[in-house]
Amino acid sequence: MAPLSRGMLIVIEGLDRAGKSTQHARLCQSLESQGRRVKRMRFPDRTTPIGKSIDAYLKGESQQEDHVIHLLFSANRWEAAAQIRNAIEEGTTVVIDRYYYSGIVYSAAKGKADLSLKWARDPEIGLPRPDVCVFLDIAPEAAAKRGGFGREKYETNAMQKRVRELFYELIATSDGLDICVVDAGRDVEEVEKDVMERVKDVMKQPKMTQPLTEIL
Ligand code: 2DT
Ligand code: MG
Repeated sequence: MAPLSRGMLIVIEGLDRAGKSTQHARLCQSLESQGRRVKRMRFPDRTTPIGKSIDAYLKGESQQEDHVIHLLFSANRWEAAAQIRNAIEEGTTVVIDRYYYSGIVYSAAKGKADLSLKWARDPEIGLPRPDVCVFLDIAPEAAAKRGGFGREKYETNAMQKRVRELFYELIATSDGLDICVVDAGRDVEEVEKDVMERVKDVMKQPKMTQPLTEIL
């Protein structure tokens, strides 16, 4: 592959147990084996003070009002935004496990009239805009066969089902928010091959010769 002047911003998204962590690790390794510098990130980043409050909330150790926790998730991205931009500018490709897409859909999936997709998206405006978001799509029933839920806040069948519907709503928006869908209900290797193909397609796009943009 031709060298890029800047790094790429790649996001892996999906429901719980869609295989995000596995595909994230494999994609990072492949990119590195092709000679690219790679920075691995994930959101929420539970290591910062904001991330620690999010972690406590997800584990049920603390309560948060729904708008407040939404804004904390967003703040957790904002505190990393400069780091992402700097890495990309110096030619490092940043691969993130979950980003603002999860941020929007998980909050909106709570079904509060005053917490719509639009309300949820507004605080994300201005964050680094991904070159591509690979949505690992899996039916909640197929995901369920991969093992039981953990004990965290959003790990319920009803929530997963609603999250998937809302991901489809996001994809149907005007520009699809840079999302491409990969069927994650298959063998790990098949999924990995598709993910890499999507990433390679984006590498060829004219936007890769331009500076990274912002979420509008
Ligand atoms: P992990 O299981 O990937 O650690 O995620 N979430 C995530 C939100 O509600 N808002 C966000 O902005 C992000 C990034 C998805 C923990 C849970 O946090 C949810 C699952
Ligand atoms: Mg989880």
